[in-house]
Formats: sequence, C-alpha cells, structure tokens
Amino acid sequence: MTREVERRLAEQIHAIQRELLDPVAARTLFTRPLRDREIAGEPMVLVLGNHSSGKSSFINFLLGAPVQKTGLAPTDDSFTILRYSARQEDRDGAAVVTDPELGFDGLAHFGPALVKRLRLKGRPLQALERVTLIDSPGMIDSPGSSPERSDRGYDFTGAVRWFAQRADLILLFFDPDKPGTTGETLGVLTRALYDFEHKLLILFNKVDQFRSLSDFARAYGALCWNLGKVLATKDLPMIYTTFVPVPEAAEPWAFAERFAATRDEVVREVLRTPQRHLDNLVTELGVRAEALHMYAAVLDAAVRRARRFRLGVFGAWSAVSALMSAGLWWAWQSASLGPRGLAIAALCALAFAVGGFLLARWLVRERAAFLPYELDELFEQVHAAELTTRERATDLRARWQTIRPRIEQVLEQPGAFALRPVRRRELRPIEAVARERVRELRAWLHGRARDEQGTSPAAAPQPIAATG
Ligand SMILES: Nc1nc2c(ncn2[C@@H]2O[C@H](COP(=O)(O)OP(=O)(O)O)[C@@H](O)[C@H]2O)c(=O)[nH]1
Ligand SMILES: [Mg+2]
Repeated sequence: MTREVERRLAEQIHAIQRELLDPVAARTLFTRPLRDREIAGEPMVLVLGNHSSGKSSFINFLLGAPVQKTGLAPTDDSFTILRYSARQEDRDGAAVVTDPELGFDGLAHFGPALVKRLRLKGRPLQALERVTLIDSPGMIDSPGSSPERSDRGYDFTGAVRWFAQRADLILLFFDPDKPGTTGETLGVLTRALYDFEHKLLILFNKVDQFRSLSDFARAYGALCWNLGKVLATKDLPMIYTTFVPVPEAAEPWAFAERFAATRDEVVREVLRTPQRHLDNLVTELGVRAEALHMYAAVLDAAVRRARRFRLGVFGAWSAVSALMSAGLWWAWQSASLGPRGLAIAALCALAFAVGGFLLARWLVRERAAFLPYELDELFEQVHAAELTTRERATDLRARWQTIRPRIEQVLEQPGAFALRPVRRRELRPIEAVARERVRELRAWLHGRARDEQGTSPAAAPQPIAATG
C-alpha cells in the first residue's frame, strides 16, 4: 500500500484523537495520548523468545545477510534495532535515545542499564526498506528467575511492553530445548504482551533438531499445555513450526523439510507488516477509545458519588444551621430568653455550626478516601448492560483490570473533588469512535487495498470527518 494511503490514514486518526479523545483524556487525566510520531512511526517487527531459540538466525535468514551474531551461549543481552540506512551505520544506546527523530527516546526512562543494552544497526538491505526489526535479549527460562526479581538491572517486562506496544507484529520463539514457559517467558506473556495477542505470532523453531515424530509430538504438546496456562485467549493460537537451515546444525530430521512451507508463511507475514501497520493503527485507535470511555465513565461515577455525598452532608449541615438561626431569631423577636439566655443560645448555636462544619468536612474527606474500594462495584454498575453479554464480559473485565490502577491514582491525587463530572454528551462521541469510526476507517482502508490491486474501480475515498 502506498505511502499516500498511510499519510491520509494517519491524518484521519490524528484528527479523531485531537478533536474527540484528547479533550476528555486531558480533563480526566487519562494517560498521555500517543504522540504524532508514534502514530506515523515505521512498521516494526519485534522478535522475542528464549535465548538460543534461533531469533538472530531467523533475522539473518530474513535479511539474507549475517547481520546478527548467533550462537548457543546467551551472549547477546541487547535490544538491537535493525533498520534501513543507505550507508552502514552502528549506533549505541545513548545515541539512539537522544535522537528524537528515531522515535526511541521513550526508552530513556528505563534507565542507563537498558540504554547500555540498546543498539541500532542501519543497513542498506532491501528487506529493511519497509520494516524495522527489533532483536531482543533471550529470555532466561530457569524456574528460579522471576520477572519481578530480574537480575538485568532494569524493568525487562516493561521494556518489552514498550516495544510490543509499538510493534505491528511480534514473533515469539520457542525451541525444542525449552518448550515450557516459566520464569521470564511467563511474565512477558502475561504482562508485557497482554492485549497484544492480535499481533502475536508463536513460532516453534528449530524443529529440524527432532529425531522422530513422537519426540516432536511430545514437545509440541508440552508447548501447547504451557501456553494454555498463560495466554488469555479462549482458543489456542496458531503455532508456526519452523526451522532455519544453519550450517553448523547436525543432519536435519528428514521430516523437517515439510515445515519449510510454514517458514515461508512467517516470512510472508513479516513482509506484510506495512499493511498490518495500518490495520493496527485503526485497531489501536479503537482500543484507546474504548479504554478512555471505560475510564471516564467509571471515574465519573465515582466523582458524582463523592459530590452527591458532599451535597447531602453540607445540605444537612446548612438545614440544621438555618433551623438554629431561625430559632434564635424567633427567641430574639419574642424576647422569651432574655439577653443572657439569648447570648448563651447564640454561642451554642455558633459552636454547633462550626463543629458541624468541621465534622461535615471530615466526613466528606473520609467518604472520598473510601471511593477506591468501591471501584469494582461502580464498574459493574456502569457496565451492567454490556456485562450480561457473556462474550464481551471477559474482555471488559480484563480491560477493567488495566484501567483500575489509573483511576485509583487519580482519586488519590488530585482527588475526586478536583475533577469536573464528564457529560454524557462528551462520552457519546468516544463510544462512536470505538464502534462506528473504527469500522469506517477499516472499510476505507480495505477499499484502498482493493483499489490498488485493481479488482474494483478506483472510487474516490470517502473522507471521514473527525468531528461527531
Ligand atoms: N538446528 C537448528 N539450529 C538453529 C536454528 N536456528 C538457530 N540455530 C542455532 O541455534 C543457536 C542459537 O541461535 P541464535 O540465532 O543465536 O539464537 P538467539 O539466542 O535466539 O538469537 C545457534 O548455534 C544457531 O546456529 C534452527 O532452525 N535449527
Ligand atoms: Mg540472539
């Protein structure tokens, strides 16, 4: 697909973001919107997997050149960005994160330990012209290593998630030696790749190492079993059984040649990344709109609940104070208390009013502090209708888990009373983005793809206005 289509799509997504999502996101303190360059970034493939599962060899195979070092020892502990460059150039991590043009400056906040393990290789290779590849440090699959207690000196899972979020395709490698998913792999699968299942391709690599079909079946079964435990999806995803011919390998298993076709399929998927990129831009817009909608709706319910309580408490306080004033006035008018009695009554009333005010303020504050504990209930209440449809319920609950912490944060600081309630009028267009706009954009995109293949007359694309 042409750059022109890409440019127009990015433009439309920008407009929708800017006009419909960003104002509400800013007001409700939702996490920052994706920056322009992130939307218009290059198509990217992230390669993950155990160490020596064949990631680098596969990349070299794709590139048709020995760009990455390969070997059995876990020597490469770096993230390597492989991108097109008219002349060969190598840059270290510091040079990568300080050049905002490259779009990797966000990695700086993972700290110097990661930056030291980041590098960029620019190569004049045709395979890189439309796609950037990210080779990653092998995951260490020992039962003793846990993702929380990573010895890497930086948040490995977080860094993987950073790349995964921007990637259009994620290749996850397993090999016959370690078809199990423990340690880092488990953490990465469940936390770093959460919500990105749609761009995940699982590879069972190095299958030429097997000696018999029964060995293969046993290992394949183990892989499925382990994946089933950590993947959130209902169905087992497609597993691509592959291998790459490497010179130092032993005589390959005769059966392996049959898997060469699967390898070609993976290669085709990688070559298709630019198209996927456009699709993903649309998908992400939808995901972001849905997340913002859920966030704003639940936060708003909490804010309204706190405000209602405040109104009730101060309303009661005002009513009692008014009654007391009226009583005093009546006593003064009818002179039934005498000057001394009246003064005492007035003092009591004043003390009561001040004390009542302080009590009311304390109650309101305590009530607001309790809100974070009611979020699950508010979520269920706000989404009651959607939660009755079973298919959607699991999705909604899973999304809720990712959004809840941010709401808790905002309720703590700046707090419920610092936020203005969101109007239904503002939420409706966000819902429309998640539902109709995304569908329209996708239809437009597919229309363009068909036009370019020449199977349908080149109709003028329907411009999609951003305001709703
Ligand atoms: N038999 C066989 N060996 C492979 C295959 N892919 C990689 N290797 C070997 O496995 C070792 C580790 O490969 P490498 O690409 O460095 O793995 P990485 O750590 O995941 O990047 C190297 O010695 C490769 O030659 C494969 O498909 N089949
Ligand atoms: Mg490697």
